[in-house]
Amino acid sequence: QIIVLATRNKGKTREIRELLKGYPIDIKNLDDFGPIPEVIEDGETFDDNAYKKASFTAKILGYPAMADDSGLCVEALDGAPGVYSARYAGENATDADNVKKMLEELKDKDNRKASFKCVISIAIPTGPALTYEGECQGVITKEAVGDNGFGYDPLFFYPELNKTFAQLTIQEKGQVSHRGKALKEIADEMDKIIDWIDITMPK
Ligand code: ITT
Repeated sequence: QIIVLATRNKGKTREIRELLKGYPIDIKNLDDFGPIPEVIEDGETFDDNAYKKASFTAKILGYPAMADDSGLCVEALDGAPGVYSARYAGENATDADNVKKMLEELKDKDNRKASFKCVISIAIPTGPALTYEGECQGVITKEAVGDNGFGYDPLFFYPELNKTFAQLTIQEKGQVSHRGKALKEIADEMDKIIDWIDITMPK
């Protein structure tokens, strides 16, 4: 079963491919299809944006599509940057820009609690979709630590493992992360998902 991963984020792609390795699905990505129009990610929730990305991509390409919308919600910032995590430091912000801005914003804050959230939507071209989600709790460090992962991983300290996410391997991060939890549900239900695609996909 072909499923198109509706993202250009290399970190997400690596994790999703690694954690769904061995299941009977062929995960294509947008680069396998040449230029396609950008989805407008103007939803107010992770759910909205995950569904927009998955359904839009499925419609345009004619295959089932999977999209991940995720982000970091920081208590002392009233849940920001949330759905704006990718563009926290500006429209073309790099991961390094966002990390720098986060450290700056939290400079004088004692409460450093944060959670990562992830919603994964699997949609078919006519619109129907399945939704999976995951969340994990951590603490924002005072400086970047570790070289693995992507995004805010070097700032996300996970107390149970006494490491930041950027000090974990993909497998270790996948055991506890927001994305790992959503993918675990998908993996557990893979047979049902493949049947659902088979029954609902327009023939
Ligand atoms: P696509 O929409 O193309 O998938 P994106 O990077 O724009 O890529 P999002 O809108 O979902 O994706 O933004 C997610 C951002 O949240 C991402 O760029 C990171 O900055 C952050 N993020 C999400 N999951 C993360 C993780 O596991 N580790 C570190 N940062 C993460």
